[in-house]
Amino acid sequence: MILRDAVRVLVSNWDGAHTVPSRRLYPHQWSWDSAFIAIGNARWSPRRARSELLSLFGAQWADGRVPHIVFNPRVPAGSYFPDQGFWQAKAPSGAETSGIVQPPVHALAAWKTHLAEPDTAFLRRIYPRLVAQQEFLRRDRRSPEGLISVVHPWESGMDNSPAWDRPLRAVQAGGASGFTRRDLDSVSADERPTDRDYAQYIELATAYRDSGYTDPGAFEVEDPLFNAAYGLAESTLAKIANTLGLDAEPHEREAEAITLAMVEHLFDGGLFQARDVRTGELTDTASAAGLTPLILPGLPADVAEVLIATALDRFQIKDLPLPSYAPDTPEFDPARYWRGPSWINVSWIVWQGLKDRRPDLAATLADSVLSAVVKSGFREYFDPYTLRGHGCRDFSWSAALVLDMVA
Ligand code: 9YW
Repeated sequence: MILRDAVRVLVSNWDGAHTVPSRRLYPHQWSWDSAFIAIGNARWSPRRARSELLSLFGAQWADGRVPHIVFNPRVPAGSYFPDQGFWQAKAPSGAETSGIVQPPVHALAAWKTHLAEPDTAFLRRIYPRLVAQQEFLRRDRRSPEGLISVVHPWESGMDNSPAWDRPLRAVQAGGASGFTRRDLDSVSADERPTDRDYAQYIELATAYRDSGYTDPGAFEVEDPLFNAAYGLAESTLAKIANTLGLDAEPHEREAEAITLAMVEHLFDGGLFQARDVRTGELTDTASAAGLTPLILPGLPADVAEVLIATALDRFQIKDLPLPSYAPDTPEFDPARYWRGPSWINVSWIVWQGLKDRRPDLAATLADSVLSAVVKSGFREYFDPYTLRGHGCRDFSWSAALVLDMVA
């Protein structure tokens, strides 16, 4: 029943070559959504999974960046804010896109798609594009510590996480006004970022756009989830390179180097923290992003053990679908977007990281996620305690990742 419903959501959000995250709220193609969606589609239609990824990478820029939104020209401009008129960016393919990126979880999606239905022609097409995606990050976003930075909260995928409260203090939002949010047309304001958050997002995005998408601007942070995704991408590219008879060693070395740099610079107080590149300070927060390095195959066992203890103690993963922010903090809000609710993609990443290390806990976490969906449907996010659904309905990655978890 749940599986049939999950497929129904993915089918109704399919747009011919890719899947929208949500018909009303997010009517275009989003980068990391497409990776998660491909992981779910691989379970029942590997052809759709390949199409999802190839259509996204069809809008890759010449510098290798994979934009976080690819706009659908058939959807009226203005249905989503900020739209193509704001970003003013075009891929070589002619597709209108945004100019920022999202966590690079796509190599994993490509590999899982291949495992579901081996297809070396697909791997051969996508591999150079995945490599270029990583090269962009290394070239444009690498700090002297060897870590990758994001230059906008939207790039982290966890837009209004309390982890960004402090770094955002450096952002003056005086100039950004006169825009109309469209998200509040379909979701209640107390479940979304605030107007002040939006003013800062627009300020930052405008400055980055006006620099020709080159100058990082006022916000530059090393996020543990983004770096974990980057490191996992290198380990996965090593597997893909091996399958294609190419040299896997540079990927293995890079995966090892980023894992070490993360442990050295971001691991503190029982979990991984984000680091503000401007000040050099760790954010000293309690985002579930800090647990996601569990997905790194080369994470030292003692570090993984500490993370698991934190997941049990502060995030209560024996009883709750992973909250996006630790409930024992004053910032925790069980209904507001990335400030506490459970999101299935972050739960899925941690589940994936627990599968080999603690299969018992992985199974418990999967059960909690399933309970949320059984109670409230494929909502965008959930109150971790009551499992009440929030945000949009029929959200694609919720459906896709449940398909993968129960398969
Ligand atoms: C927005 C599409 C995107 C996700 C992000 C999530 C949200 C867009 O939706 O951002 O308008 O707020 O934060 O992670 O990719 O699902």
